[in-house]
Amino acid sequence: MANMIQRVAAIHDISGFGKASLTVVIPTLSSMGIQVCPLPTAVLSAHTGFSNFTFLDLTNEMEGIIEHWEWMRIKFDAIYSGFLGSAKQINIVSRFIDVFPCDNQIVLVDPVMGDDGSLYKTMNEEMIEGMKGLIAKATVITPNLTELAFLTEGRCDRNQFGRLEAVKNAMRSLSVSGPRYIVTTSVPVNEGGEFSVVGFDAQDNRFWRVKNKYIPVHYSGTGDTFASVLLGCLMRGENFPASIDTAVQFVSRAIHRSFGFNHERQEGPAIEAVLSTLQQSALTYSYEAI
Ligand code: PXL
Repeated sequence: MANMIQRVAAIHDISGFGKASLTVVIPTLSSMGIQVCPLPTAVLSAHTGFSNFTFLDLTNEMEGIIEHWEWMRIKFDAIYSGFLGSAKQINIVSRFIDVFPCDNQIVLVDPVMGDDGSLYKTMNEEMIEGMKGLIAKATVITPNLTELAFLTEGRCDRNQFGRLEAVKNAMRSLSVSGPRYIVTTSVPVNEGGEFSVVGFDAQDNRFWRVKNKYIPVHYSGTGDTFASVLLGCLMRGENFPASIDTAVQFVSRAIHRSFGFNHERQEGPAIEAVLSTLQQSALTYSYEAI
């Protein structure tokens, strides 16, 4: 029997302060009418952009939670993973996908590994290899340009990857390993700092692009916000480029809502102020076939 409300298993950490991971994933998907079942990977006092945060690793607890969910025979319409703290956690997510199959299930893996040309301090070679294996089991992946480079070349050449043809080739090569939808964020459009999101649907061999207006600011948690809205749109049956477009528009709306106030950047964008706009699809779209 189908679930009364669509349900997603969300495998992310929870940071008490600052918008990232579960504190973004839960309100965003709930606002879209989707039930979120969190499988927390770690508890932090605040996300890693703040100094002196506390960190409690929950790897061992995860196994028990998964066993209980298996025993309850819970059916998940989607599985969604984000920042993972160790190779062991990557293996746990991989096993989770094997253990909880469901008809028409969407598996979104956000291969959180780095940004702006370099890897996060928590990453190592074993985890990059593990992530390559994990994305092969996904339906949708959402690397940024840096992560795309590490997943395809093992190193980052930002200049080369800034070129659209190189980005498209890298995305095509990744799709061979498994994921149907590849969505690359932070792809430069021009020298002026304008960015875009590029999507590839390997099943119908079409590329899409949604451009982002330039805002001279970087907020934490925007990757998690983007991927959550994208997943929610796909789960409610929107087409692929429209889903990307809605997610880009939502992130942009949240950032504009915050930027005008000039508050503490690390807190992340004020998504709460604009969550109600997720109840409908976007009114206009700007996606282009490329
Ligand atoms: O948004 C990615 C993310 C997830 N989890 C933690 C983080 C961040 C980004 O800073 O610190 C703990």
